[in-house]
Order: sequence, then structure tokens, then C-alpha cells
Amino acid sequence: MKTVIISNRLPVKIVEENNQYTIIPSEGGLATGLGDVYKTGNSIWVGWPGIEVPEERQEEVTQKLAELNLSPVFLTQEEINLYYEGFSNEVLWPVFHYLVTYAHYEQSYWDCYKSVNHKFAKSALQVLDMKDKIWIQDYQLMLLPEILREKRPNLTIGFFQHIPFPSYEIFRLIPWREELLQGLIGADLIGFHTYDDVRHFISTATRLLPVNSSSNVLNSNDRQIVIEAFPMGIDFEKFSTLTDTEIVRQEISNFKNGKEDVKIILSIDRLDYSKGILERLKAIELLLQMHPEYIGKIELFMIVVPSRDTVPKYNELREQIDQFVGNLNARYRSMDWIPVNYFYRSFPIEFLSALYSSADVCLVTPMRDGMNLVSKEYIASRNNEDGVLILSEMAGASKELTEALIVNPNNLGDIMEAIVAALRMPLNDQKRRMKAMRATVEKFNIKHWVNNFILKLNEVKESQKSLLTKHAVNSVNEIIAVKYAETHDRVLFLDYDGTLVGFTGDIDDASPDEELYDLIENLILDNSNTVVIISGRRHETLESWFGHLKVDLIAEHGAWQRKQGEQWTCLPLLTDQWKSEIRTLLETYTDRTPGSFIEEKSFSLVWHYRKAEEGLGELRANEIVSHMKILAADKGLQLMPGNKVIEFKNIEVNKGKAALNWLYNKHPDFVMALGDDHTDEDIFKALPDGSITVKVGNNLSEAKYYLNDFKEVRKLLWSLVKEEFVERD
Ligand code: GDG
Repeated sequence: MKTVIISNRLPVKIVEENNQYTIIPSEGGLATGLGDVYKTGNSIWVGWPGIEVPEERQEEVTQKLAELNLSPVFLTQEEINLYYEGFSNEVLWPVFHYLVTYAHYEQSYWDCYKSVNHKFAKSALQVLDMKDKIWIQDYQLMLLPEILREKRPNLTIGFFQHIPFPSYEIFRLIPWREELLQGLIGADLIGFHTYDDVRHFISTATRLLPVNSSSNVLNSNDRQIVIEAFPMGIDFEKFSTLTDTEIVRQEISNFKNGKEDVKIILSIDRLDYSKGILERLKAIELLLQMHPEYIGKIELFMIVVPSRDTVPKYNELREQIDQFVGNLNARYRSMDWIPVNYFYRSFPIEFLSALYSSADVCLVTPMRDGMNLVSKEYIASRNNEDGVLILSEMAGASKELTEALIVNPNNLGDIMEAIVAALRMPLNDQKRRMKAMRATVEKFNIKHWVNNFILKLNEVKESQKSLLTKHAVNSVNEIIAVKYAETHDRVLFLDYDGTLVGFTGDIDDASPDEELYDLIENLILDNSNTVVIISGRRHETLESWFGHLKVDLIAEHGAWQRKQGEQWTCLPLLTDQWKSEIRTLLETYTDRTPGSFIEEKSFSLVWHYRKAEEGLGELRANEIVSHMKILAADKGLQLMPGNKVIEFKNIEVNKGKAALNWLYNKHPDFVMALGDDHTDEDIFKALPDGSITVKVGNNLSEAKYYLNDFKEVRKLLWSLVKEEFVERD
């Protein structure tokens, strides 16, 4: 069993010189962190090698990469243009960073994104085995989990997204939104840097796909997908020890020479409009205007690493930065001082380390950033525990590095004041903050991140397996069928909504269909069977739907009963005098919640919110529970939240008691109950040992087994009735 990492880029640089390819392992955070995983055992990293390799030389490159456990996906220039620069960087990147007006929704980008994701799948399938663990990295490969899942349904697949996941309102702007989400949920575990991303993803997925969630688990058909926050760390050890190496010490002394009297402010980013580079420059300008005492006393060292320079927006940004820096320096510089030392290139890590060590202040002010590793690298490099980090609250890192000076990057005054506070901060305050942040960065380092993800992925797969043993299909179905065949006095308690039929927006639309009648008639054709439909529905409704059949009916959770061929009777001593007061209160919620309504039954009132705006209904339901639970208890009522409903009913009435009451003095040799709601849990709990209990939906339950939906319920029941129906789907 091996781990297969798949990312857009391989963790190497390929350099072509004199028609020769040389492969240099990259020192990036991901490569370091995953290095332990992919360099050991027979693990493999699949990805694009970073340059276009002509077809006749692809075999040669493949051979060279294989020595490093790397497997290339060769992309053409056109694919790079459309899939990478186009869809990934002109649609997903701007939208996920909330710059929606920068997005270009080109159909050709999307078509290519799909085909390249298929290409990655094809390459991956050539190197992976059934038992392998797959770990897919980032937004360029959002469709890959589902493509792999389709080809190999039992694969273990993890996905980690390095950039933020936007709120539903933003994500839904993308024309191909459902396909992207569907692609992602092919994974077993989906990771983001922060809990906010997790929240956004779950709310987006549950609104756009036919999935539901409980806590951080999504239920989709027969699979559970866990969504979790894994804040990425850095190689703390590496950055901390680097500062004490001879070469870095030399760099530091060169750098500091002549700057003894100035305070150094450092900023390091890839060229990107999400990083807030212009805003940062404007804050420096404001500082020089408002606090002229700092002229000649501070210097900003601003490293901007070239990136995506073929995408027009990046070019535009570069020109704006050039202009701004030129203008600012021209206005404020003196013969021996300039405010902004701007570098548009990348440097060796030793030089970065020297900068991290020398800077009094590190200014990290992205407009939005998945995590931001620069802030953590600065902290890891501060072995003396001094220095001040100014950090944007829009960076994922701000959730962990709470001792930084946290700023809103849109508030230039806020950034300026933070710079002043940083420059004036007493050493003991600097140390207190830095010490705490160093402890965090050291503990939650890159290895910790990798281990946490892999451990969780294993755990998710295990719990999926154990859940499968309770799934009432295949082997479980056989166990039930054998018991069914051996018995002659059977009773089947069947809930109605969500169990025998699906949910509809309109409660009156959920009347039984032909197939359901057919199924029930076939069940009762066998004299050994008694079918009891046990529902929260009004007794008049059950009568009109099933009154003509040889079935027993229990309505309103047990308030009403009707045996075959007899009259309806209701539980004695029930009162409905409470209804008018509760109804008046519920109406105040209905008046404030479009789409909600009150259903009245003989001994209960139900507040429905299936058609209310997503979220608003849940909010009101919570309000109802917290405002009315004491009143309900005083009146001897039970307040039951259900599937998009809240029901008030007499406390004596419950499906469990009703089922036990029905069984009184009877001794069936086969008892089975199927239900989806938590009102059905009362039946599962009440039934005698040996009963077969089946929850519809795979969330936590007292039931022994579960089925996914009403379609699987029907399939199970058909398989029981008669051999000739077994083949029916
Ligand atoms: C994405 C997400 C998330 C920078 N200049 C040089 C250089 N660097 C290195 C830094 C740091 C890395 O580049 C930048 O990482 P960030 O996290 O700051 O930003 P993104 O590149 O946008 O990364 C981000 C990250 O993925 C990880 O999940 O944190 O939110 O946007 O490691 O040191 N390295 C060298 N020379 C340079 O001049 N050698």
C-alpha cells in the first residue's frame, strides 16, 4: 500500500540547458512536508513537471523523474493556457479570493479544465493500486476525486485545498458550480486551512447538491464525506536552524551594514492581487505623511516574487506597483535613504532567512489568503524572540497567530497605526508575543499537518467500512431475508414520509404512488404478514390513502389507531385545549418567515419550514425551541424538532408507546421497523430484542441497520415479498 500525492506541479524544478534536462528537487513547504511520505516506501507524486516537454523526450524525462518517485503528467502549452492560467487562475483563484469581477467565465477554460483533470486521472491510474491512499492537492484538481472514484469506487481519497473556500453567495456565481462540488465530494476527506472554509464548503454543498450534513460530515448517497480544518504549518526546524548557519550570518551582516539606525520592515509575497501589496504601500505612504518623524528612520524591504505574469491582471498589478514605488521613493528619498527597497525577483532561501532575521517588523497584509506561510517563516526565524508580526485578519494564519498585531487590510489607518505600535513596542512585549507564537508554529509544524491529515483519512475510511456493515443491502439484506423466510407471524412497522416516499415541498404532494400500493398489496397478500403504517400524519390523511387496504394504521404518532376493518379510536384522556395558545404564538413566527406554515392535527400542531429560505427556517426553529420549551413542558407537551418541522404534541403520545401497545398480547416471530425521523427512534428503542430495526439515512441511530433512502427501503421490501420480485429495482 502506498501514498499517491497528486498536485498540479511536481515538487521539482526542471532546468533545460544545452539541450539537457536537469532536475532540481524543490524546497517548497509542501515538498518538505510530504518529503517523508513520498521519498519512503514505494510512494509516488504525480504532477506536471513545470515545462513543456516535446513528445520524443517525454520518456527520457519520465525515467529521470522515476528515480525520485515522481510521475509526470505532460501538458501542452494550450492546456497550460486554458486549464492552468485560464480556469484555475482566471476563474477559481479570483472567485475564491472574493475578487469576482476579475473572473472570466470562458467555456473553453472549463472544457480544458475538465479534460486536464481526466488526463491527471489517467496518469494516476497507471501508477496506483486499489489499496493505495490518494492525496490530491489544491484547486486545480477539483474534479479529480470524483473521476477517480468512478473508476475505482473503493479508493481512499483525500483532498486538501490550499486557498480559501468562499461563501455560498460567492461560489454560486461560477457557472459550473455543481460540477465542481460533485467533483470534490468524490473524496473521503476534504481539508481546508480554517474552520471558516469548512463552514462555507458545507453550507455551499448542502445548498447546491442533493446532500445533507450532520456536523462536519456530508451524506451523499451511500457515502459519508468528512470536511475538516487542517491549518498547514511549516518546517520550523529548518527556518530556525538556518539563521545560525555561517552563510546566513554572513548575509545578515552584509545586509545590516549601514542600516544600524533604521528599522527594517519586511514584506514577502508572490505577485498577486490577493496579497494586498498596493494597499501596504499606501499604508507606508500614509505613515510618512502622518508621522514625518519616521522619514529616514524606517525602510520597507519588499520582495515580490514573479508569478503568473502571462495573466493580464498580474501584469497590470506589476505596473501599478512599479509606478507607486517609483513615485513614493521619488517624493521621500534623500541622498542616502529610500523608503521602499523593492525587488521583483526571487532569492535563495538563505537570503530570505537573513531578511527574516534582520527585520524588526514583518508586514503581512493580504486581502485574502488561505493560510500565509511567510508569517510563520518569520516567526520560526526569530530565535531571539524579538520582532513584531503585523498580520491581516483575512489570512488563515490569523486564526492561530493571535498574538500578532491583527489588522484589517482595507483599513489603511489601521495598518499605519499597527506599524507605529510595532515600531514603538517595548522588547518585553515583543518577546511575550513572539514566544507564544513560536510555540504554536513549532508545535503545529508541517509534519504535524501531514500526520493529522493522513491519520484522519485512515479514520474516515475505517468508519465508512464499519458503517457499511450496517447498511441493509447485500449481506445484511440476506440475513433479514433468511429470518423472514423462516417465520410465519410477522409484523412490519413502516413509517411513511421519508421512509416509504421522499420529501416534497408540499406536504399534500406526498401521496402514495402506484408502485408503493403495489408493494404494500404484495406484502399483505402473504397472510403471515401484518403491515402497520405508523406515521405522524393526520388520521384523515392516512385513512384516505390506506383506508381501503388490509393494513393497520397508527396516526399522529400514536394518538389515533385503526385496526383493519375497524373504526379509528383515539387515546383516552388526551386534551387539545392547549392548541389555541400555542397556535397564536406559532403564528408570530409564521408571520416573520415566508414559506413556513402551521399544520393542525387533532392532538398536535406542526410548524413546517421546508419551503422557507435555507438557514432562516433553522434560525426560527431554534428560536421556537428556546422560547417555547418551558411553556410546552408546563402544558404537558413534547416539543419535537423533525425533518424541517417542529411538532408540539401531548407528552403521552409517542410512536414507541404506540408500537408496544399494538404488540400487547401478540407474539409475532418477526418484527421489523423502518423509519427516518427521530420520532422513529422511540420505536427502535421500544421494540423487543431480536427485532429488526432499520434507520433510513445514515446518521446516528438506535437502529441496528440503515438504508440510504426510501428507494432502498422499497428495494428491500420487494426483495422480501416474493422471489419473482427480487429482480425489480
Ligand atoms: C498558497 C496559498 C497558503 C517567497 N519568496 C521566495 C520564496 N517564497 C516562499 C515563501 C513561502 C511561499 O513562497 C509563499 O507561501 P504563502 O503561503 O505565503 O503563499 P502562496 O504562494 O500564495 O500559497 C496560501 C499556501 O498555498 C500553502 O497552503 O498558505 O494562502 O495562497 O514559503 O518562503 N522562496 C524562495 N525565494 C523567494 O524569493 N526560495
